[in-house]
Amino acid sequence: MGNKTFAMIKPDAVASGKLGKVIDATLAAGFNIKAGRLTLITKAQAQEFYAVHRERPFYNELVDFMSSGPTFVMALEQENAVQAWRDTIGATDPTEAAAGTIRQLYAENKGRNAVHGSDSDENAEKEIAFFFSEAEIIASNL
Ligand code: IDP
Ligand code: MG
Repeated sequence: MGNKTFAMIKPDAVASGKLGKVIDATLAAGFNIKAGRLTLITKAQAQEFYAVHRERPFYNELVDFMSSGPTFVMALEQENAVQAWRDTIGATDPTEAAAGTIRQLYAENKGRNAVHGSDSDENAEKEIAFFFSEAEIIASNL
């Protein structure tokens, strides 16, 4: 299992002042932040990042939402990082997310759901590279 994943604190959570709380929860869950940046994702970037969902009915809404305000993007490190982060954020729909997960605590709904997490080691690597150059990523502690 890989030791890196890609995470985003989405525009809903940033706009409602949850950035600090989500970063606290990230550190409390044992992740090392290896890179991080506040960025305004363009519509074109959102379309490309979520291209795998382009046939889904929520695609346009997702692209508009993700380009609606600042997002905090991060490369996170922990053993088995992809699964560990998915466990920390909870299910896509906050009404189905386990108690104490970031989405259960801070998400508004299934679309505006506070955070992103990669779904595989392969996608984690691609998603980190989508937002960060090698030089921006702090060397591994593991
Ligand atoms: P994930 O973020 O938990 O991996 P995905 O199924 O990969 O969930 O969907 C990507 C993102 O698309 C979700 O995080 C959410 O913001 C949005 N999304 C997923 N399903 C719906 C939906 O049914 N309605 C609106 N937005 C959705
Ligand atoms: Mg996904």
